[in-house]
Amino acid sequence: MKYTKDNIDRYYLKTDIHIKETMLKRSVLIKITKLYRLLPVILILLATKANAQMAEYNTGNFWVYATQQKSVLMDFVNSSTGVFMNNGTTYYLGNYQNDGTVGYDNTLTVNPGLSSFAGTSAQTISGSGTTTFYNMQFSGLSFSLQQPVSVVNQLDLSNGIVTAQQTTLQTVMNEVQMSAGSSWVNASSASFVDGFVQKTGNTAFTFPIGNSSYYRPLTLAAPAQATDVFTARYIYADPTVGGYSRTAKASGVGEVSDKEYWILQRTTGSSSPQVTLSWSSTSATVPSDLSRLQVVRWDGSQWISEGNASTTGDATAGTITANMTGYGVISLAVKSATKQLDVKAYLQSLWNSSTLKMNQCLTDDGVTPQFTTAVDAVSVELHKASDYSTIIYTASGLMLEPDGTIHSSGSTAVDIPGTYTGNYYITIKTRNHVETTSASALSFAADNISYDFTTADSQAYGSNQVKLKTGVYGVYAGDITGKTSTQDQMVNGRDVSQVFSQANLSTAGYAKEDMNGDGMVNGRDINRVFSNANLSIYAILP
Ligand SMILES: [Ca+2]
Ligand SMILES: [Ca+2]
Repeated sequence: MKYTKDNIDRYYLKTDIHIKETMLKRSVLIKITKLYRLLPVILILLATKANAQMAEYNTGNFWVYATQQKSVLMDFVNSSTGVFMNNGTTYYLGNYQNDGTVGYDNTLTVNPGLSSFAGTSAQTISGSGTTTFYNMQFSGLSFSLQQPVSVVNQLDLSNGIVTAQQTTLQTVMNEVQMSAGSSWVNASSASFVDGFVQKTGNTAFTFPIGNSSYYRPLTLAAPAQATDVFTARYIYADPTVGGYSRTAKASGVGEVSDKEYWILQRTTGSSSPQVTLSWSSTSATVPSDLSRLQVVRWDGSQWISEGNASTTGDATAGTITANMTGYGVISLAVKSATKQLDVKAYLQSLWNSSTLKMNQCLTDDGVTPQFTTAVDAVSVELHKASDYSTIIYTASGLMLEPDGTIHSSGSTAVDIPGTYTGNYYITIKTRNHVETTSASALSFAADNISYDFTTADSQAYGSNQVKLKTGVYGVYAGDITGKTSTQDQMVNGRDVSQVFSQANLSTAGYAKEDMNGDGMVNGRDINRVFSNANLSIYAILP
């Protein structure tokens, strides 16, 4: 730093006044200790006289009293024997190196100290000592943090990014330590901590952190214990580059952000407060359907979901809060808009024991299939695990192919909205077969779910399937109607009568009474229904 003779002279004057004021105020004590306290000042004067660019040294006890202001115009060096107590206002305009003790008199209740880093060029904060500020302010250009600093009351991030020197992503070092009950003000994209911020206590806290010119705070709900300590930093980078592969993930984890992640460490304690993360225009794309968003955590070998307890905002900017099962490397992920359900089932009446596939339903010419490749159109329903009568989702107009696979139009599987992530029964419904559901409720946490009804009768709830051949099973035929002309989940006389009446009318074409799908309703169809009615076939449902 360059200083003119003019401002150095002013500094001498200020220091001189400071000493005189101090002597007047503290007459007896000062007289005893004045030489001791004058020593660093004398050294400073000598040093300054020798070279204006040299540092201001403190090797003994130095006090800035509550009503006083001190400006360190050059670099500040507090040696290993130095004790620098600031209860007034101290401005550091150069680099700061503390190898001793910098603190304040915590027995004072008025005007506790403000330590302000206000240089017009980059400042480093370093040394092997202990730095504790009551109030700390960053208002200069930029700061390189090379020793931990502790803030007891308030951190004012007026201006400049505080970049902590780090050796690894997760090693907590050179952190800003926020004492229990302390707070901060004025963090912004122009002023945040790029490194670890540590907080102690049982109150909620937002970590004023960022990286690469992006201010991306993380909010922690109140921990349980006053002694709980959490430490957090933010990294604007693809987590894969940091060693947390985005492709290593548990079932149910969506697309992990390739833009950013946070490291939140539970340094002391065992409580599990909620975490709130945010996104902005610099984040990975967030869908307008915020329910697809999730907080994810690296569990040491893969990403796992910490879920989505609540969200605010929209696709452009907002927050997501999650209940945490642990801490560490965390990020945002977006679940797929559509899940793929691969489900396979055979219909008894369309089964062809020669081809070992199903026949296609034909139109009234008895030749042309009703569907291009499918045998029939069916529905798949998701039913609530704890209450089967609640239908969670219905996919209708699905194509049932001769090999038993079922798919949405234009898809290779049944498309299910990605928001359905619970456990559901998978139910097959058709025009003229018995409602049949999966043996148990299946988890839809993953983006791909598959279920094959055909491999065993027990794949259906109540083992309610018919054997088509050894090891091949199908859905029972024959429930066409009921008392109120809708299917009643039973195969009985009403269904037989329905087919009989249409056979009498020689009904042709794609009709639900045409059980075998050959394009006409006749005695063969009556026999099929009659046979199952005789067996008292009915739907067995949870
Ligand atoms: Ca019926
Ligand atoms: Ca027929």
